[in-house]
Amino acid sequence: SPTMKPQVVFVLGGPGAGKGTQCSRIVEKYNYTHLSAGDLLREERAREGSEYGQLIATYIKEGKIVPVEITISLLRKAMEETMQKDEQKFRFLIDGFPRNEDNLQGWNKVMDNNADVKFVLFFDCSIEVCINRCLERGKNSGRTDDNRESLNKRIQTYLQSTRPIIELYQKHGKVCTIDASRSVDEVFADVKAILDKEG
Ligand code: UP5
Ligand code: MG
Repeated sequence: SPTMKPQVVFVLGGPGAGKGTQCSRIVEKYNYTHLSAGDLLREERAREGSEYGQLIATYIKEGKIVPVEITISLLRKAMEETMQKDEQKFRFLIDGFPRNEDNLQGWNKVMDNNADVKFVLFFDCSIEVCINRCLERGKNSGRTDDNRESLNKRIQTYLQSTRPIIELYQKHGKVCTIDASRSVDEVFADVKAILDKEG
Protein backbone atom coordinates (compact mmCIF):
# COMPACT_ATOMS: atom_id res chain seq x y z
CA SER A 1 0.00 0.00 0.00
CA PRO A 2 1.23 3.53 -0.64
CA THR A 3 3.04 5.27 2.18
CA MET A 4 0.80 7.83 3.89
CA LYS A 5 1.69 11.47 4.01
CA PRO A 6 2.69 12.33 7.59
CA GLN A 7 -0.09 13.99 9.59
CA VAL A 8 1.33 16.51 12.03
CA VAL A 9 0.08 18.27 15.14
CA PHE A 10 2.39 21.02 16.36
CA VAL A 11 2.51 21.24 20.17
CA LEU A 12 3.43 24.67 21.48
CA GLY A 13 3.47 26.57 24.76
CA GLY A 14 5.93 28.24 27.10
CA PRO A 15 8.86 26.53 28.78
CA GLY A 16 7.47 24.06 31.30
CA ALA A 17 3.87 24.46 30.12
CA GLY A 18 3.58 20.67 30.05
CA LYS A 19 4.07 19.89 26.35
CA GLY A 20 6.19 16.80 26.95
CA THR A 21 4.00 15.55 29.80
CA GLN A 22 0.82 15.81 27.76
CA CYS A 23 2.45 14.29 24.65
CA SER A 24 3.39 11.23 26.74
CA ARG A 25 -0.22 10.91 27.84
CA ILE A 26 -1.47 11.26 24.26
CA VAL A 27 0.86 8.53 23.00
CA GLU A 28 -0.54 6.11 25.61
CA LYS A 29 -4.04 6.51 24.27
CA TYR A 30 -3.82 7.59 20.64
CA ASN A 31 -1.91 6.43 17.60
CA TYR A 32 0.65 9.25 17.57
CA THR A 33 4.43 9.31 17.65
CA HIS A 34 5.89 12.00 19.89
CA LEU A 35 8.86 13.94 18.52
CA SER A 36 10.21 16.63 20.83
CA ALA A 37 12.46 19.01 18.88
CA GLY A 38 14.24 19.87 22.14
CA ASP A 39 14.84 16.19 22.96
CA LEU A 40 16.19 15.58 19.44
CA LEU A 41 18.52 18.56 19.79
CA ARG A 42 19.73 17.35 23.21
CA GLU A 43 20.41 13.91 21.70
CA GLU A 44 22.34 15.47 18.84
CA ARG A 45 24.29 17.58 21.36
CA ALA A 46 25.33 14.35 23.11
CA ARG A 47 26.10 12.38 19.94
CA GLU A 48 29.73 11.49 19.50
CA GLY A 49 31.14 13.19 16.41
CA SER A 50 28.25 15.61 15.95
CA GLU A 51 29.43 18.71 14.15
CA TYR A 52 26.67 20.72 15.83
CA GLY A 53 27.12 19.62 19.45
CA GLN A 54 28.80 22.78 20.68
CA LEU A 55 26.47 25.10 18.79
CA ILE A 56 23.40 23.33 20.16
CA ALA A 57 24.80 23.41 23.70
CA THR A 58 25.35 27.16 23.50
CA TYR A 59 21.94 27.91 21.98
CA ILE A 60 20.07 25.82 24.55
CA LYS A 61 21.85 27.38 27.52
CA GLU A 62 21.18 30.85 26.09
CA GLY A 63 17.54 30.02 25.39
CA LYS A 64 18.08 30.85 21.72
CA ILE A 65 16.52 29.03 18.81
CA VAL A 66 18.86 26.75 16.87
CA PRO A 67 19.10 27.40 13.09
CA VAL A 68 16.26 25.55 11.41
CA GLU A 69 18.39 23.48 9.05
CA ILE A 70 19.66 21.50 12.03
CA THR A 71 16.28 21.02 13.70
CA ILE A 72 14.47 20.14 10.47
CA SER A 73 17.02 17.52 9.49
CA LEU A 74 16.61 15.85 12.91
CA LEU A 75 12.81 15.98 12.71
CA ARG A 76 12.74 14.72 9.16
CA LYS A 77 15.08 11.84 9.91
CA ALA A 78 13.02 10.82 12.96
CA MET A 79 9.79 10.93 10.93
CA GLU A 80 11.30 8.89 8.10
CA GLU A 81 12.73 6.29 10.46
CA THR A 82 9.40 5.93 12.25
CA MET A 83 7.49 5.44 9.00
CA GLN A 84 10.07 3.04 7.60
CA LYS A 85 9.71 0.78 10.63
CA ASP A 86 5.92 0.86 10.59
CA GLU A 87 3.99 2.49 7.79
CA GLN A 88 0.91 2.73 10.02
CA LYS A 89 2.80 5.25 12.11
CA PHE A 90 2.25 8.42 10.13
CA ARG A 91 0.72 10.60 12.85
CA PHE A 92 3.17 12.85 14.67
CA LEU A 93 3.11 15.22 17.60
CA ILE A 94 5.90 17.69 16.93
CA ASP A 95 6.61 19.20 20.33
CA GLY A 96 8.32 22.58 20.73
CA PHE A 97 8.47 23.49 17.05
CA PRO A 98 8.08 25.83 15.12
CA ARG A 99 9.32 28.47 17.56
CA ASN A 100 10.11 31.41 15.28
CA GLU A 101 9.90 32.80 11.75
CA ASP A 102 13.09 30.97 10.71
CA ASN A 103 11.61 27.66 11.92
CA LEU A 104 8.38 28.30 10.04
CA GLN A 105 10.16 29.21 6.80
CA GLY A 106 12.37 26.14 7.07
CA TRP A 107 9.37 23.91 7.63
CA ASN A 108 7.48 25.43 4.69
CA LYS A 109 10.49 25.06 2.42
CA VAL A 110 11.31 21.46 3.25
CA MET A 111 8.13 19.87 4.61
CA ASP A 112 5.12 21.80 3.33
CA ASN A 113 4.61 19.40 0.40
CA ASN A 114 5.64 16.33 2.40
CA ALA A 115 3.41 16.59 5.48
CA ASP A 116 0.00 17.93 6.49
CA VAL A 117 -0.16 20.17 9.55
CA LYS A 118 -3.59 19.44 10.96
CA PHE A 119 -3.60 21.95 13.81
CA VAL A 120 -1.64 23.42 16.71
CA LEU A 121 -2.19 22.33 20.30
CA PHE A 122 -1.35 25.35 22.42
CA PHE A 123 -0.72 24.79 26.11
CA ASP A 124 -1.40 28.18 27.61
CA CYS A 125 -0.32 29.21 31.10
CA SER A 126 1.18 32.20 32.83
CA ILE A 127 4.88 32.94 32.83
CA GLU A 128 4.87 32.46 36.64
CA VAL A 129 3.58 28.90 36.27
CA CYS A 130 6.16 28.21 33.53
CA ILE A 131 9.04 29.48 35.66
CA ASN A 132 7.95 27.64 38.81
CA ARG A 133 7.56 24.32 37.00
CA CYS A 134 10.96 24.59 35.34
CA LEU A 135 12.73 25.64 38.55
CA GLU A 136 11.08 22.77 40.42
CA ARG A 137 12.10 20.33 37.70
CA GLY A 138 15.58 21.88 37.68
CA LYS A 139 16.28 20.45 41.12
CA ASN A 140 16.98 17.11 39.43
CA SER A 141 16.41 17.39 35.66
CA GLY A 142 20.06 17.83 34.79
CA ARG A 143 18.94 20.25 32.09
CA THR A 144 21.45 23.03 31.47
CA ASP A 145 18.61 25.53 30.96
CA ASP A 146 16.47 24.93 34.07
CA ASN A 147 18.13 27.73 36.02
CA ARG A 148 16.92 31.31 36.56
CA GLU A 149 19.38 32.88 34.15
CA SER A 150 18.59 30.56 31.22
CA LEU A 151 14.90 30.60 32.08
CA ASN A 152 14.68 34.37 31.79
CA LYS A 153 16.14 34.08 28.31
CA ARG A 154 13.85 31.19 27.35
CA ILE A 155 10.82 33.20 28.47
CA GLN A 156 11.97 36.24 26.52
CA THR A 157 12.50 34.13 23.38
CA TYR A 158 9.08 32.56 23.87
CA LEU A 159 7.33 35.93 24.17
CA GLN A 160 9.24 37.64 21.37
CA SER A 161 9.55 34.85 18.82
CA THR A 162 7.16 31.97 19.53
CA ARG A 163 3.96 33.78 20.52
CA PRO A 164 3.80 35.53 17.12
CA ILE A 165 3.98 32.12 15.40
CA ILE A 166 1.08 30.86 17.53
CA GLU A 167 -0.86 34.03 16.69
CA LEU A 168 -0.21 33.47 12.99
CA TYR A 169 -1.71 29.99 13.16
CA GLN A 170 -4.56 31.42 15.23
CA LYS A 171 -5.41 33.82 12.40
CA HIS A 172 -5.74 30.79 10.15
CA GLY A 173 -8.10 29.14 12.65
CA LYS A 174 -5.64 26.36 13.31
CA VAL A 175 -5.05 26.66 17.07
CA CYS A 176 -6.68 24.64 19.85
CA THR A 177 -5.87 26.45 23.10
CA ILE A 178 -5.84 24.59 26.38
CA ASP A 179 -5.56 26.11 29.85
CA ALA A 180 -2.37 24.38 30.97
CA SER A 181 -2.24 25.86 34.46
CA ARG A 182 -4.44 23.09 35.91
CA SER A 183 -3.51 19.57 37.00
CA VAL A 184 -2.08 17.08 34.49
CA ASP A 185 -5.36 15.11 34.52
CA GLU A 186 -7.55 18.17 34.03
CA VAL A 187 -5.40 19.37 31.14
CA PHE A 188 -5.44 15.91 29.57
CA ALA A 189 -9.24 15.76 29.77
CA ASP A 190 -9.35 18.79 27.45
CA VAL A 191 -6.70 17.27 25.20
CA LYS A 192 -8.79 14.13 24.84
CA ALA A 193 -11.89 16.13 23.95
CA ILE A 194 -9.94 17.89 21.20
CA LEU A 195 -8.32 14.75 19.79
CA ASP A 196 -11.59 12.81 19.84
CA LYS A 197 -13.15 15.59 17.79
CA GLU A 198 -10.24 16.53 15.50
CA GLY A 199 -8.82 13.02 15.08
N1 UP5 B 1 4.30 19.55 34.95
C1 UP5 B 1 3.84 19.33 33.69
N2 UP5 B 1 2.51 19.51 33.64
C2 UP5 B 1 2.12 19.89 34.88
C3 UP5 B 1 0.85 20.24 35.44
N3 UP5 B 1 -0.28 20.24 34.72
N4 UP5 B 1 0.82 20.61 36.74
C4 UP5 B 1 1.96 20.61 37.48
N5 UP5 B 1 3.18 20.28 37.00
C5 UP5 B 1 3.26 19.92 35.71
O1 UP5 B 1 6.79 19.84 32.21
C6 UP5 B 1 7.65 20.70 32.91
C7 UP5 B 1 7.62 20.37 34.40
O2 UP5 B 1 6.34 20.67 34.91
C8 UP5 B 1 7.87 18.90 34.69
O3 UP5 B 1 8.55 18.79 35.90
C9 UP5 B 1 6.46 18.34 34.80
O4 UP5 B 1 6.41 17.21 35.64
C10 UP5 B 1 5.69 19.48 35.39
P1 UP5 B 1 7.11 19.36 30.71
O5 UP5 B 1 6.02 18.44 30.31
O6 UP5 B 1 8.50 18.92 30.61
O7 UP5 B 1 6.90 20.77 29.96
P2 UP5 B 1 7.43 21.24 28.55
O8 UP5 B 1 6.43 22.20 28.05
O9 UP5 B 1 7.77 20.08 27.70
O10 UP5 B 1 8.74 22.01 29.02
P3 UP5 B 1 10.15 22.14 28.34
O11 UP5 B 1 11.07 22.70 29.35
O12 UP5 B 1 10.54 20.89 27.65
O13 UP5 B 1 9.79 23.25 27.26
P4 UP5 B 1 10.74 24.12 26.41
O14 UP5 B 1 9.90 24.52 25.29
O15 UP5 B 1 11.37 25.20 27.16
O16 UP5 B 1 11.94 23.12 26.07
P5 UP5 B 1 12.33 22.32 24.77
O17 UP5 B 1 12.97 21.08 25.18
O18 UP5 B 1 11.19 22.28 23.83
O19 UP5 B 1 13.44 23.29 24.15
C11 UP5 B 1 14.62 23.54 24.88
C12 UP5 B 1 15.54 24.42 24.08
O20 UP5 B 1 15.92 23.77 22.87
C13 UP5 B 1 14.95 25.76 23.60
O21 UP5 B 1 15.01 26.74 24.58
C14 UP5 B 1 15.86 26.07 22.41
O22 UP5 B 1 17.08 26.57 22.84
C15 UP5 B 1 16.08 24.68 21.82
N6 UP5 B 1 15.12 24.38 20.73
C16 UP5 B 1 15.37 24.93 19.49
O23 UP5 B 1 16.32 25.68 19.29
N7 UP5 B 1 14.53 24.62 18.46
C17 UP5 B 1 13.44 23.81 18.60
O24 UP5 B 1 12.73 23.58 17.62
C18 UP5 B 1 13.20 23.26 19.86
C19 UP5 B 1 14.05 23.56 20.92
MG1 MG C 1 9.54 19.45 26.70
